[in-house]
Amino acid sequence: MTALDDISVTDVSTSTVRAACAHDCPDTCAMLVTVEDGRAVGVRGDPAHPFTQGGLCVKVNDYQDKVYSADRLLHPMRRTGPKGSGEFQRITWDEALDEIAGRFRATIAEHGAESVMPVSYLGTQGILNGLNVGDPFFNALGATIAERTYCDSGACTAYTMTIGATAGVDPESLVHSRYIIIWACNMVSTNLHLWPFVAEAQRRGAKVVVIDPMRHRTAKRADWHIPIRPGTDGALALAMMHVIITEGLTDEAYVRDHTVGYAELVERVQQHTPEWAEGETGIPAEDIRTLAREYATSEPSMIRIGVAIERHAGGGQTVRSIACLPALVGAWRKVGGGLLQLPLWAFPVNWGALMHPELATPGTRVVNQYQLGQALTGGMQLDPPINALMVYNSNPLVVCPDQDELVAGLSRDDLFTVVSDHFLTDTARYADIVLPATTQLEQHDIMFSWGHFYVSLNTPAIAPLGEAVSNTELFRRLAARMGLSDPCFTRSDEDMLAEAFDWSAPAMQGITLDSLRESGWARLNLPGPDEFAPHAEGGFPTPSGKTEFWSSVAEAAGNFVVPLFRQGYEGFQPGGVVDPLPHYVPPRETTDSGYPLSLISPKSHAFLNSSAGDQPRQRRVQGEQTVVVHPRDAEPRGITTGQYVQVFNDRGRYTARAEVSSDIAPGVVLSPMGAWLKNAPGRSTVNAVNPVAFADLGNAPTFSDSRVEIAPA
Ligand SMILES: Nc1nc2c(c(=O)[nH]1)N[C@H]1C(S)=C(S)[C@@H](COP(=O)(O)OP(=O)(O)OC[C@H]3O[C@@H](n4cnc5c(=O)[nH]c(N)nc54)[C@H](O)[C@@H]3O)O[C@H]1N2
Ligand SMILES: Nc1nc2c(c(=O)[nH]1)N[C@H]1C(S)=C(S)[C@@H](COP(=O)(O)OP(=O)(O)OC[C@H]3O[C@@H](n4cnc5c(=O)[nH]c(N)nc54)[C@H](O)[C@@H]3O)O[C@H]1N2
Ligand code: SF4
Ligand SMILES: [Mo]
Repeated sequence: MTALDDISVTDVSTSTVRAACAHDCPDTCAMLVTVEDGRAVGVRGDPAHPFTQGGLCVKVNDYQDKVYSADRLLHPMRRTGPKGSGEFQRITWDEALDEIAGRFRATIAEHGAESVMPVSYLGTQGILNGLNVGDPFFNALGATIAERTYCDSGACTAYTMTIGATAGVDPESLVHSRYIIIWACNMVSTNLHLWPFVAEAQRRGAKVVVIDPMRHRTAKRADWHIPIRPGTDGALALAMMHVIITEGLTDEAYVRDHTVGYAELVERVQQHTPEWAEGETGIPAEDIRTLAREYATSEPSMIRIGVAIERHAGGGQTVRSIACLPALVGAWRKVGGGLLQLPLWAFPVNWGALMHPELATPGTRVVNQYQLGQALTGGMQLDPPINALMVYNSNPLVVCPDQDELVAGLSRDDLFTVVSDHFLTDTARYADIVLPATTQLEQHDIMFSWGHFYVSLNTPAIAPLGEAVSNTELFRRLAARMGLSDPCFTRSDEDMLAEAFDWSAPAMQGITLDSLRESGWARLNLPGPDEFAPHAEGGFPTPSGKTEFWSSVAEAAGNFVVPLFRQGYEGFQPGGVVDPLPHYVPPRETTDSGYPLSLISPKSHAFLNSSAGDQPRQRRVQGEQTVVVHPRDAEPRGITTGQYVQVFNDRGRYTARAEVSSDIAPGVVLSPMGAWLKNAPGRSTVNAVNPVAFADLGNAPTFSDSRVEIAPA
């Protein structure tokens, strides 16, 4: 008999705690955590949750192993070796806070508060510990405002310009769709829990179409995969409108009653024939006609756009065009018809209470995190330069483009860098002070979702490990040490939970913190998925109340970043002039750059951005940094599967293992993002070659607008 068998089950106190996955993922799964004697021994999806349906993905179904990993950061540390070496020594929280406050004060006194810059994103998506947790602190300091437009910012600008900040379609109502276009979204990897609803629609007879340069896991389950050249989706959408209009397939009554700018749109799309679009997209004109006809005549038809749809020079205008399609054919009339982008618009999150924009000094400098490398090296000629950096909820060395520049910036001896994380990430290796953060099992939080209509409460299952603290506690400590006196800096987590939502909003009726403590999660107070058709009678939250083919917002405001993505809420940001009608912006990088291959870098199947990128099980599933190459491109270069190749352009290079496959479109190569530099052969990954240029709207990134060459290593 082993020692374990000696333990009688009755000696062990077992309980189940209701939690919610914290990852930046549309699924926001309801988790049940099994706790034995104060230790989490397993996690599973809540079988009662209509979206989670009892399953967690490969990234999270062993979450307890991540929590108890021997690599967890459990104490504050100070760097002892050169930047990047990963050599650190344990210090106390008092020492860490003293040093941070001392260095922040010194640089503020000498160079002004804008010499301090925060960098953060969605390491956790919780309303308390996520996107805005540090904003009040940095706003009160007067630090440089970090603009955070990594993800869906361009699509959000375009979407709100066209149909307003609407919840759109209930993802669960996709079972009612008759035609589903999955456009730039690898759902089976990135939005796994939506797939069963699509599969159910398919079982009921719906046709599922995937538009993607890659025949990926999702495309293989579709009825029709349409390979497209990266960054040319706008041409396809415009040509679809051309076919729908010239062949009389519009819903005339819907267009008349619920849209503005139809006459102008008709004129605009005249030139955008399927033959023209074939030249741009590589899709045969006849296929474009078939797609347009089928889309227009199947009722209801549905478009699911992925975040990747925006990652090129014309990403914003692409989403403008796509957002026009459902109104043109009257898809909104029926449950299961319309456009699915981010249902997060349905959640009355109390952003103002979280960000405390009023603490920011008007006119404070804004720097986009996407350009962090240049901001740190002097390429942006900032005055004052950034001398103190605080990174939390993010791993910029992996997720930002211009990786070599960022390595150079983070290596600056005169830069004081603080990183709070669960692990010693690639970025944390460059920190002067590293701080340990709690995981979702150790902290309170409350979650919205960008993939379904359920609010969830995350109750801590276990006590914090070591000296790890939640982000809310981190900023309480920092604020106290910096002598900040606004009452928001002494709010408890309980206070913040109470402030997280506008509980009196219609969508929150019947939901209270107490009810969530019982149930763990609740559906927003909206019609059920079998009834939800919010725009059957129009009613779009635009200035006209209609779908705006001719966008009055674009006309009045020009280009802007929606407030969600900019720390220090300042309302819509006026920018460059924008044509109010959708139009085509071709990819910025062409073969003229001297680099023949178009590179895309979507998500890894087993990592969540770079999170889990260093965990043994997920690394086994994902493998190392790869590049997928079409045989037609591999052969002339003498590249075979398994071989190491160099992927390069003028911006940089990385080494990857080649996978020769006809699943990728010819002329395109694909390297998933998320691998850690420290595990990569050349200590660099795909973002070493990606550009810092923005897309046309919302300062969106252009990860799919990148040209490279490859050669055997
Ligand atoms: N497994 C896993 N799931 C995740 C994440 C993760 O890292 N890993 N990250 C989460 C986050 S933050 C996000 S934003 C979402 C994103 O999830 P998705 O929206 O699915 O985004 P990606 O996986 O980046 O890209 C989706 C697809 O777009 C294709 N693509 C790239 N460029 C173009 C283009 O120009 N046109 C077309 N038509 N297709 C293109 C790619 O080949 C890829 O198959 O996933 C979330 N879920
Ligand atoms: N080439 C390429 N680059 C991309 C993309 C792409 O598709 N291609 N996608 C872009 C997109 S869509 C996104 S959303 C961004 C994602 O960019 P990030 O949000 O920076 O994603 P992660 O790399 O996962 O970094 C999150 C970090 O936060 C840490 N963390 C998690 N929880 C906590 C916590 O509670 N407290 C603290 N202090 N830290 C915590 C995690 O351990 C992890 O190191 O990447 C962008 N970059
Ligand atoms: S990462 Fe996404 S799919 Fe996986 S458990 Fe979390 S919410 Fe669910
Ligand atoms: Mo994202």
